Amino acid sequence: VTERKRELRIAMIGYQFMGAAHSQGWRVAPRFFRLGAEPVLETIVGRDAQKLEYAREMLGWRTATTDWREVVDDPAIDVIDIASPGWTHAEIAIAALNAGKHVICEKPLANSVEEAERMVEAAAAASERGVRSMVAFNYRRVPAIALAREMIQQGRLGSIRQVRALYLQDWLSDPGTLLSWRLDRNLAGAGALGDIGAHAIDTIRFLTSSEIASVTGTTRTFVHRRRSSLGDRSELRDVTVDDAAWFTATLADGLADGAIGSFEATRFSTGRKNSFQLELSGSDGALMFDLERLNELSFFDATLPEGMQGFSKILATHETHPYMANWWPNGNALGWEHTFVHEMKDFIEAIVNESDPSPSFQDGLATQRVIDAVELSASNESRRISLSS
Ligand code: SOE
Repeated sequence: VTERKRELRIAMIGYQFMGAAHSQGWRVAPRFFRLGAEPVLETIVGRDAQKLEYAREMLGWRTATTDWREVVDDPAIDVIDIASPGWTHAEIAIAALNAGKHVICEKPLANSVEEAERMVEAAAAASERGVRSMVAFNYRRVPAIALAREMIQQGRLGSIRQVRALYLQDWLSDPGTLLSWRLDRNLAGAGALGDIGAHAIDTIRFLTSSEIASVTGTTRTFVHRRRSSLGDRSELRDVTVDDAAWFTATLADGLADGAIGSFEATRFSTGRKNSFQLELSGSDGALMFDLERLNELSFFDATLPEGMQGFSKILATHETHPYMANWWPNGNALGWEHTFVHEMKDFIEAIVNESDPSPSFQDGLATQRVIDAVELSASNESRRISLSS
């Protein structure tokens, strides 16, 4: 007789874009990775009962409720997955951690540094009681990006002098695109900077183990008023966040100590749909990545004889690459959704192994502080702002 596998009962807040992505992660992770616990898609939570019921059925959840407090109070729930907009994160995460639930929370962690600090405090207290928390920066789980980190940590780039991280989208370049919650500062915290700039900041921290020590930034809103998908469509509403944010940075500690960085986050980069480009240049080599070709990692080995040098393309689908041993035979590519599968796998493993997963809420706070500093710089004629830890 085999012993019955431990179950982890999940309740997920949010049922739209991220809700669908997270559901896929929970469903698929245990089918490809041997995990010490089986996630059970117990309850899905959202405010619109009709849309929620449709999502429940489509995404494979057992039950649904319109009140998140119900699942936080439910002793049968082990994990709260927060896949709802930024303005909901702090209140739900803190209540859930205090109630002893493991929490995975979408990025950016919060809408302000103050909220993120309170969340970190709750996470630290919860961790003392064996309760785990993680912020869902899914790009850490792209195999090619995880491979890049391994290569950097092995010293393949030598000392890293320059980092570039560009997150380019174009879905707002049409002024006819409707205003959504992501364009309202009260709901989203920040615009391109908080939404996709946050990925750029987190990924550079992940790759280099370095901190961003100072920034100088410029933000711009190009289209100030839009028709709104929130309420009356004939009414024009103010856009209260940035459409694009650019900043330079200095890095400290870790493997890019003393490096300089340039970052761009924009929703106005005509023709770029979801292009997240990374380039790190070091004394012994360089790495390049673009999310629009996410199975590929380009590597330049400057230690080869000069006549043999050139960027080579590594197809990050080999069984020796991070996460890949559990997927298809070598060479068969993965996609964007697999980052969520890996995220849930790593989170479940941390719970089972009784260890704190990463990125932690502390990592989420570090990114939030950089966002805040860029905004401060941008509103002070791009003055350099130092981040003290
Ligand atoms: C929209 O800009 C968005 O969905 C981001 O919110 C995600 O974090 C990014 O992965 C893709 O683009």
